[in-house]
Amino acid sequence: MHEQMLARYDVERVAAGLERVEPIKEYAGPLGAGYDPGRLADYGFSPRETDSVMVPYEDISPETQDGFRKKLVDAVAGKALVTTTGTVALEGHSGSNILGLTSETTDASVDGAYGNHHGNGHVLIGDLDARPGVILSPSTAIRDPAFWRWHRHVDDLHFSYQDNLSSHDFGDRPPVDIKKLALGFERDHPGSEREGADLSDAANATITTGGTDTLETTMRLGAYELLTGNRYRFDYLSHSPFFIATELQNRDAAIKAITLRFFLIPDQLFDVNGDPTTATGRQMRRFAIELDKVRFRAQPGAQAFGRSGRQMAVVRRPVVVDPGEVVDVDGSTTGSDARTCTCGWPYGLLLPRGSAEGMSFTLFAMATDNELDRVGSQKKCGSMSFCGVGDEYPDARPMGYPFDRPFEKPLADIVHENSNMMLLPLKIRWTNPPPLVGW
Ligand SMILES: [Cu+2]
Repeated sequence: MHEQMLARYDVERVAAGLERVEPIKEYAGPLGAGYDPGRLADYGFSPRETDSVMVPYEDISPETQDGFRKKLVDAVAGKALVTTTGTVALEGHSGSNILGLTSETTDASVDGAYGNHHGNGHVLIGDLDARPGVILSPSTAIRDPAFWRWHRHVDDLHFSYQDNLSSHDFGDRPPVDIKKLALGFERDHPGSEREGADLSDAANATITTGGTDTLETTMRLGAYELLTGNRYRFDYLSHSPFFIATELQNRDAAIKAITLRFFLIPDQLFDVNGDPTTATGRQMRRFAIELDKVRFRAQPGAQAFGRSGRQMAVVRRPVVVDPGEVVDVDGSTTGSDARTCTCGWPYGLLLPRGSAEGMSFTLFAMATDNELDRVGSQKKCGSMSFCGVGDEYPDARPMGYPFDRPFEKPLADIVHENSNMMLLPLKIRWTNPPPLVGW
C-alpha cells in the first residue's frame, strides 16, 4: 500500500513539473522542505521548519534507528533475519512479508531486536516532545513532504529485497484471452453509474466504437465541517466517471473463473518498451498504479466485460463520488468498523491529475486463473486491495502482482507473448488548469 501511495505521489509530482521524491538517506541530516499545518494548529500540530532534523524521543534516536536500518539491510543482503535463538530465512514472497512485519514491530514480528524502524521515523521527524508535527498522526501524516521522503526510504529497503527475487513465469495463464481493451465515460451510457450495474452492454458498445483515448480530471473547491464544528475550504481532485471495457475470449468449452487485474502505468516513469534490467529500468515497476482486481466467470467463447471506476478494488467503500458528501467520523471512538470502512483510496483520486496537454499513460490488463488466486468476495466497505477482507489479504498472489518482481524483458514484449494480457495507451487531461496569464 505504501509503495502504491508513493507511485501516485511521484506521478503527481511529475505532472506538476517536479522531480521524483528523494528518499531520506542520512538520519542525522536535514530533512528538506518543511510543512506548515495552517489551521491544523488548532489541533495541536506545530510547523516543521525547512531542513529541520530528527529529534530523539525517549529511547528512540537517529543512532538507534541507524542500528535498526543496518540490521534490516543485512537481513536483505543475507536473506535471513538473525534472532536471539537462530536465523529465519527470507525466501520469495513469504520473506517479503516477514521482513515487512518485522520492520513494523507487529505481533508477528520476528524478534524485537529489529525495532520499529518504520514507525520510529514518524516519531523522530514529528518531534513528539516539543513541536509535534502532522506526521505523528495517521490522519494527517501525508501532508508533510518528509512523510514521502521517509516512506521512499522504507520502501527502498523492501524493494531491494524483491529486486533480488526471480522473475515471474507467466506459464500458469488461463485459457482466456484479452482480445480488446477500451475506455468509456459513464455519461455516454445512462444507468452505468448505478451501484452494481451490469456494464456488459456499455462495454460491448465501447469495444465496437473504440471509446475514448483521453480521461478527464478537474480541480474543484469544497467545504468540510469537522465534528468540532470547524469549517474548512479545500481544493480537491475529481474526474469524469469512466469504465474499462474488455473483450474476452474463453478458448475452453466450459465456464472459466478468472481474475482481471488492471494497472495504470505513467509513461514518463515506466516505459513499457524500456529495458527493465538496467539500473533505472529496474525501478520502473514501482510506478505501476493498481486500479482493480476482480473475479469474472468467463463463458465459453467471446464476451464483453465492463468495470467502472467506482467498482474498482482500490477504492474506499462506500464510494464517495463527491467529497462534499463526506460526513466527519471520529475513527478513534466509533469502533473498528469505522476504521476499516475509511480505509482505501478516495474515488476522486482514482486518476492522477495529469496535465493540461494530456499526460501519457498506458493501461495494463491481465487475466489470471482465479482457481490459483482465491480472490475473496467484494466487501461492503473499505478497499479490498488496500485493506484486505478481514485479516486476510484476498489474493494468493503477492501484493502488486505481477509488478512485485523484476522483469526480464520489456513489458510490451511480455504482453505480446501472453494472450491473457493487453496494453492500451491513453492520456489524462486536466480540464481546468489555472490561466497562465496573471501567475
Ligand atoms: Cu508511515
